[in-house]
Amino acid sequence: MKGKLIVFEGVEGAGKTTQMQRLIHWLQASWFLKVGVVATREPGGTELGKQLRHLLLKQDSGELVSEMAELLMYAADRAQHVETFLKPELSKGTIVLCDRFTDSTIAYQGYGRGLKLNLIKQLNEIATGGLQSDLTLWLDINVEAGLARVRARGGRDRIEQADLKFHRLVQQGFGELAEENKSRIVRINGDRPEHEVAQEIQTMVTRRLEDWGYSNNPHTEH
Ligand code: Z5A
Repeated sequence: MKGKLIVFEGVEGAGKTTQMQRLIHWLQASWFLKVGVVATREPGGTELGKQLRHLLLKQDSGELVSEMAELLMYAADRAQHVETFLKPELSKGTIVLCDRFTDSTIAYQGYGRGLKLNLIKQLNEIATGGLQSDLTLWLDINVEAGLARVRARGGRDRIEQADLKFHRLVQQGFGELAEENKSRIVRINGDRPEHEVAQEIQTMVTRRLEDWGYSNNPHTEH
């Protein structure tokens, strides 16, 4: 596949959406890329995905969604996203920035909910057909700080102890994944002012783009 897949991961409020937008603007303004740069997300990167996202994240459902049903809905969202969006874009050579991908399922459904990691890895493999990120930026932030940001934005008015326990397990999941996948997952300290986080991401992405053969010279191939 010719393009590159750069994924943003982290707990709620880590700053993924904010930093992804900053990175896309910076790439468009500072690099003479001859390929497209697009932003997408999971769940919700396709029309089917938007419907699944609504079903997954709505809070007023009368019926409790089982953990296995939830896992399979994230897998369905991913299978559709990979097949109809990610693969076609990557084969055109596009640089794709994606808000969450396979590591979120391991962290949330595996570490958070306690579903079997082997099963989740198998499902990730089926849903992606083996597609992995070329680089994952894990925005590491203290769980309470992330949830406080979400609360300040008006997303929640109360944080239950059970929520905190769940998010700490998710955070542990991201930490262990980063430890096991040192070349793919890069830890970025997200607990700093936005512009400082953006600067570190730009340095990291510059290094990777150069390693991948992209050049910032308008007369070269990419
Ligand atoms: N999920 C799953 O369980 N399994 C899966 O396989 C997948 C996902 C793929 C997606 O919801 C949910 O799906 C998520 C995991 C689950 N649920 N949870 N929990 P989402 O996409 O809507 O939620 P999110 O990814 O957690 O988004 P978020 O809460 O918006 O977080 P964020 O994108 O990382 O943060 P942000 O929107 O950029 O920033 C949050 C606020 O903080 C905002 O007001 C910013 O202005 C502010 N902010 C950002 N950066 C800073 C800094 N540096 N300093 C201060 N304030 C900042």
